[in-house]
Amino acid sequence: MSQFKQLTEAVTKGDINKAVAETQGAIDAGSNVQSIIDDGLISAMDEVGERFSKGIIFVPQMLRSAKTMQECMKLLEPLLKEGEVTTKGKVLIGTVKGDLHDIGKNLVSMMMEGAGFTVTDLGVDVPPEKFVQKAQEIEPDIVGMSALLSTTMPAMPQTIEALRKSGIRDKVKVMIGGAPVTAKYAQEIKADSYAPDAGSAVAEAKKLLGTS
Ligand code: B1M
Repeated sequence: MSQFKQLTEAVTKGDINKAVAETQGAIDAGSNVQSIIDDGLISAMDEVGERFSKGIIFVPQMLRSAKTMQECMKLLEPLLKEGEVTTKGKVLIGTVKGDLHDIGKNLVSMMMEGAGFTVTDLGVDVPPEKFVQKAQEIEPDIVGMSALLSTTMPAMPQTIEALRKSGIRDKVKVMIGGAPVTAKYAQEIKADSYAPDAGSAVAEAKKLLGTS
């Protein structure tokens, strides 16, 4: 059983005060930050997703749990930084058009920043044109897209096509991720890289830019 059972329960119930206190307690006890995120917080969101699928909870409760996780992440974010000064590369990231899920994307951004990348986050519901416009402006090394809904995954190839049409597809590496996304899908849509979680996203980014 996870050592973060109380934390997981508090996030699942959307009890912000308890979850924040549990997170602080785990930090003070010297727990590994990645384990707090993986075993305490993400496992809670998986449980929330299952309950939603079964019709036990509904969107308001899902939102409350998401807010609870975000409050806990505020305590953990500073601890994720590796304290590097030089930038490993520029990353432009966003959740694709039609999709409002941002917890995973934010986690990827934080981990990337923590590992020394400069991250520009376009937020959620980002249309292909916006990815293109910002990419033209800041000339990133990597364009990262997140999607949590099977219905919004097609916005990924649409964005890749928009990058191609604007002549910048060959100047950037495209990384994709999100719960329904797979390595096979990344291959199909000719993305350069896929990562199943935030830690692997950092490793993949380093690999893509030859800085690992
Ligand atoms: Co929604 N939702 N949701 N939701 N939600 C899911 C995704 C769902 C699986 C729940 C379920 O039915 N079991 C389901 C999708 C089914 C599908 O299409 N396959 C679903 C649904 C149906 C919906 C709505 C349609 C519900 C409705 O209104 N009827 C609606 C859609 C709204 C929209 O986007 N247009 C909706 C709404 C919401 C809330 C707003 C209430 C809330 C989001 C709040 C927010 O993000 N600010 C919400 C939540 C919280 C969830 C669940 C419970 C949790 C998602 C999450 O934050 N996980 C989710 C169930 C689940 O995933 N277990 C669910 C934790 C997060 C850390 O993981 O995002 O996977 P994840 O990110 C990981 C990896 O995927 C990876 O790294 C991250 C960290 O390790 N990763 C990348 C992510 N992006 C990456 C990018 C990369 C690389 C790796 O490179 C660039």
